[in-house]
Amino acid sequence: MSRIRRLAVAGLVLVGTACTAGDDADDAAVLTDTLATTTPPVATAPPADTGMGGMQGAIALMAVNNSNHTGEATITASGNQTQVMVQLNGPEDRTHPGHIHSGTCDSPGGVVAPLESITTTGGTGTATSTANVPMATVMNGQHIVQYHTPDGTRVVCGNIPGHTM
Ligand SMILES: [Cu+2]
Repeated sequence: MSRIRRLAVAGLVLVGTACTAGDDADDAAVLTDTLATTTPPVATAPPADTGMGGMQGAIALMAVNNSNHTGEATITASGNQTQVMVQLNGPEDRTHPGHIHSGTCDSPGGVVAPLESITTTGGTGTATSTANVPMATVMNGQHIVQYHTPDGTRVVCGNIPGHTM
């Protein structure tokens, strides 16, 4: 009796939004309202009666610091939580910690929710996480998906597009 309705919402895929190189400290940046000056594309409005329940969106994860890593995250509402499916592509066989952070790829804030680590083997790896944060929160235009090297350096980042309720 699943009531999950997956609406693949066109317009949620961000392409070509390069993350500029910068400092990698997860706690370096501070979330400020002034960061929201570049508004991501607004998705097609969901059915009004279900709120975010039927929303799903794919987000391109772009290399940071010339990491030669890429990826894609697909986020889906799951009650008051958010399911995050990630494929990470990278040349080294190793484990990558991941998080939802506040902020933007240009100016990341602190960790909002941990994601399952991804071990890349033969160039790729996947993980599905349940983040204990509502979809409506992660889609407020001030959240990002990031994966890191084992020592914390960012390898990929994707801005989660904002959604107008
Ligand atoms: Cu992180």
